[in-house]
This record gives sequence, structure tokens and C-alpha cells, in this order.
Amino acid sequence: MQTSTPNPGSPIPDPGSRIPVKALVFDAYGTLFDVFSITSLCEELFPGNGTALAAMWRAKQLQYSVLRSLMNAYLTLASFPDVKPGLQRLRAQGLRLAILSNGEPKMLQSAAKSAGIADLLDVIVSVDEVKMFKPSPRVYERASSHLNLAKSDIGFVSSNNWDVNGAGSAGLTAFWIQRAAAEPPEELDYPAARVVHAITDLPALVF
Ligand code: LAC
Repeated sequence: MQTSTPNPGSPIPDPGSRIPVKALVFDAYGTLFDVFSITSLCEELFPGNGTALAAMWRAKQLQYSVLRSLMNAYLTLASFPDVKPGLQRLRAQGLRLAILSNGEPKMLQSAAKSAGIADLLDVIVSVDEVKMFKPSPRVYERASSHLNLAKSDIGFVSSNNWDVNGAGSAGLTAFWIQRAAAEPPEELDYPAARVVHAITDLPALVF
């Protein structure tokens, strides 16, 4: 395993400088939408086991397992509290904003609407249109075609380390939003250009 190789695709900018991007593209689940906001429903269904069930369901969702009753709960996921104010500030700065997710179009549109952020997004792109999942480079290329921007003009934000590395490897500037304090960085060749803890940290880091 390599540990300290710098990102060969795009060198890490000076940590003190802002990063020039024209758009920011966000992963959805765990990044914008709080997948643990279904914990209270899980607790109602299985008293005493809500937290464990929500965590297990997230693992299952990543494996693309389908269980209708909980999938429906994903249609109305809450967003993290920093998401709406962060997106509003980024938009006021003139950035174009998008979601690029392994989720289905209907689920993403519904969650964005329910979280009150649909109007802040220029486009919601689902892997459904390429029939491949992230981290395939073909998926990250869809962000470039939808926004009509070079990949180097796009920042990609994800809470998933593998997604950060995938985006960096595909030529986007990746930002890791570390939602879980204990999560260590991935030791692959494409580290994040910046690590943040909330979407509201991003406006000061880009221009
Ligand atoms: C997504 C998952 C991977 O939204 O978080 O693509």
C-alpha cells in the first residue's frame, strides 16, 4: 500500500490558497443527506435496535440491496444541518452546484425536494444514465458533460474516501467532508485537496 505519493493527476494546491473551480459536485448519501435520519423510524419498527438497524441498512444500501419499506424512507431523508446554508453561500459566490450519486434519479430528486435543496442545484446526475457505479471514471465524466465544464474546473465533494480517490483519479479536484471523526483517510494515490467538516467550510476554500 502506498502512503505518501502525491496525487499524480492534479498536484495538491498550497494549503493556504483558495482553489479555483467553477462548479462543485456533491455525493448524496452521507454527504448531503443524513442517512441516519431514519434512525427514529427504525427505532419505532424495532424498539431498542434503531441505531444498529440504521447502520446496518446503510451498509445494505451501499451493497444496493432493496427492502421497499426502508427505501421509501430514503425518499424523504433529512439533509445535514450545514447543507442548506452551505449551498446557499456557494451559490451566492457564483458556483454551479450539482449532485453526482450512485442513487436512483427518483430517490435523489425526492430527497433533494424533501430536504429543501432542490432549487439550489443546477442538476442532479444519477449513475443510472451510464449503468455503472462510482468509482468508475465514466461516472465522474458525466459531471463534466452535464455542467459543460472541464474536469479541472470541477470540485467534487464526498464523505466517502473511495469516492474522493475516484474523483481525483478521474481528474476532478476532490474535497473530503469528514462526517465521522474517527474515519481515517484512504491511503491511495489521490488524496483530497482539502478536508472539511461541513459544507459551510467550503465557501472560504474555493473561488
Ligand atoms: C452516493 C453514495 C455512494 O450518493 O453515497 O453515491
